[in-house]
Amino acid sequence: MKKYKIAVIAGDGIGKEVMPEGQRVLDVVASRYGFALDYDELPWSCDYYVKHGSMMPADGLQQIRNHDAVYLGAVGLPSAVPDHISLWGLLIKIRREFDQYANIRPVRLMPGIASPLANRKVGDIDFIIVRENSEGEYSSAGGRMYEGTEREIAVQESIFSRHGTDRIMRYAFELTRRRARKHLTSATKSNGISITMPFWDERFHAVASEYPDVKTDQYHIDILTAHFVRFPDRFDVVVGSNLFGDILSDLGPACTGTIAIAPSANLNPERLYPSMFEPVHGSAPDIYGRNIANPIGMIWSGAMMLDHLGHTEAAEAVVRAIEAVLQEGPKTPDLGGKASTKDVGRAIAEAIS
Ligand code: GGG
Repeated sequence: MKKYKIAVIAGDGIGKEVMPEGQRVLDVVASRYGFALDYDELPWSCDYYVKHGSMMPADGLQQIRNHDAVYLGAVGLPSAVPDHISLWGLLIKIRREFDQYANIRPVRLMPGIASPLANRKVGDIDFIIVRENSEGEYSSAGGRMYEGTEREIAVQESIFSRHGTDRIMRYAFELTRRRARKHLTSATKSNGISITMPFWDERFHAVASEYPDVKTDQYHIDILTAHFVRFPDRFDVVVGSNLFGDILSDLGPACTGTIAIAPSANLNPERLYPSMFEPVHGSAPDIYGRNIANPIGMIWSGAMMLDHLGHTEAAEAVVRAIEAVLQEGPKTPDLGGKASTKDVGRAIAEAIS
């Protein structure tokens, strides 16, 4: 039986509550489809930082290098560790080390969830955000001067390389080409951000010339956010920089009713290194400990992991089970229900066909 080695990092806050539900569902589907998942549970988190002074051990990246994938819950406990320390010490460190440059974030209106937007039904909203995940605005180049004085300065550079920009564009075009509508939208702001964004636009058009079968358009990020809210059904695939992609991938799922169900994949498309799968939501310390967090983003991210490992049918079975439970099963309070995290996890595991 094929066995996969999965590095499991539940992380902080509700990550610790939703992770066991993700594993519960993955175990059921794996045994149904004839493979196994061998979990290496790693306690790396803000709690770990408080005890050891770092988010992971010095050889942490080495420890996970030979795994088939990383399954991650959530990172952040601002009352104990500043957010930029926890994010850069764990999540971004893994993305960078393993060159997970394509962050794939599907946005879909699911059955049983009322979209906050009027007159939208299942099938109307179904698009994918492709977020550049290795550079752009998420750069640590810069510094502070004259700290604590009236003259204090903070400078941070955005870095857009031709290599990094072209490869995310190409990934987005290849993905779009495989979809029915073949429509790729680029998020830009080249009227205001006058160096990096015109460069982003140039590379978008240069790569577009290799894909005449793909319909393209581009919007400045400000009007694009308005279009997400007013016309989410217009989008098929949206490619954005690290920051724009991050913002859009909270807004998109919010338009489908809740960010809590949104999954994501941090992919190293060349498969030279492990890819990482995590819900879009964060650690939500305000609801941690109450067993009310919605585990669907975690579970759906697990489905994306199975798809990446080549188990497409098993991945589809998980998504079908999520849809069945959203339609008729227990719901957590964010979706208007009274069920617990565990109730929803168990119901999805039982619905696996
Ligand atoms: N689910 C992972 C998590 O905790 N994400 C929180 C977050 O702020 N992520 C920022 C990012 O994706 O760049």
